[in-house]
Amino acid sequence: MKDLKSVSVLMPARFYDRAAERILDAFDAVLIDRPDPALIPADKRETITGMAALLNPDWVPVIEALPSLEIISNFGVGYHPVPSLHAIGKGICVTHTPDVLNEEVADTAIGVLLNTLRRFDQAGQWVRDGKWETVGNFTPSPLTLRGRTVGLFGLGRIGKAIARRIEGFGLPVHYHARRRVEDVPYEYHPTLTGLTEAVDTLICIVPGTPETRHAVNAGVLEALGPDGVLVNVARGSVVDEKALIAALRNGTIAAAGLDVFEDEPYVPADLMEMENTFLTPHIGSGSAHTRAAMGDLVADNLVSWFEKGEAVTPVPEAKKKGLAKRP
Ligand code: A2R
Repeated sequence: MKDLKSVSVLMPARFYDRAAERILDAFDAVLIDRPDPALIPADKRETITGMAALLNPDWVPVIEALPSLEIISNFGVGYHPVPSLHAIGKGICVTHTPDVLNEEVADTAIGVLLNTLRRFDQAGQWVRDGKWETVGNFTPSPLTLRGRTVGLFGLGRIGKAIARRIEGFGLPVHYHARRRVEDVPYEYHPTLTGLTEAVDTLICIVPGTPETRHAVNAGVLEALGPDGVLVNVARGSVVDEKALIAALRNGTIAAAGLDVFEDEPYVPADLMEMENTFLTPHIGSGSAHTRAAMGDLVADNLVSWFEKGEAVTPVPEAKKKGLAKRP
């Protein structure tokens, strides 16, 4: 078995606990504070063969500066198309962390949906502010989950976990994806507008790609209707934020629950000021339990690559290009 301590792996200095612990323990870990190629020690540039990161376009110059890089282990199931496809184009394997977060993100989607409808955060604040005692009962929420029809934009690993939960609430589920999914009892719509015309509640759970960018636009929101509720636990890029703000403001739709935003961690003041929004800071997979499982998978991909010569969970584009195994 290969002594992994001779393998140099680049990692952000502030990385997720479990992944950082395991990589520091197993490999010759090279830490950099930010994605700046100037920070890579000169004597490591040629020898770094692995990298762990939460990829975004800022990492492209770092990838460019590492001529021997073989694998990038990305933290998260979603992977930014720019650095990932750039790396794959150079023959580098890119991996991600699917499945281990399905149930957690599905739980988050339901939590965001219920909070958006029933205003639990505002009700909780009512208690903490002492208003229950001094002012009186909290106003009943104008919206409810009862009687709704839910549409899923995306019915992959996480989408199916959300759909099972919605079924448990006794509500009909519809979905849109590019292809019909076999063996599910949910109604398929070949277009997103067709889906939103048929439902009053839309949950986005597709990857952030050039094709899904601003897919939820003014027309889609219009089709969702005045009782409509939007939940986004996918990627901020999927929703046209300006169109959403206008739709929430003028009553085109009723409310929105957002865990992701176009320019994180910036959240438009308009969304923060509105009473009909529920906002969380990209915590879809954010429990210590699930983040540890994701961290283990980040480390497992690197260990398997250098010990057995194959990645555990390569992204589909890397697999398709024959990059799942070490040459
Ligand atoms: O379109 P299909 O048949 O490949 O179905 C996938 C759907 N999808 C799309 N639907 C409509 N238009 C598109 N351009 C499009 N691209 C993809 O999204 C499938 O139903 C779903 C993705 O499922 P999975 O690949 O299994 O992803 P998973 O693990 O459910 O995660 C979804 C996303 C992540 O990429 C993160 O951005 C976020 O959730 O956490």
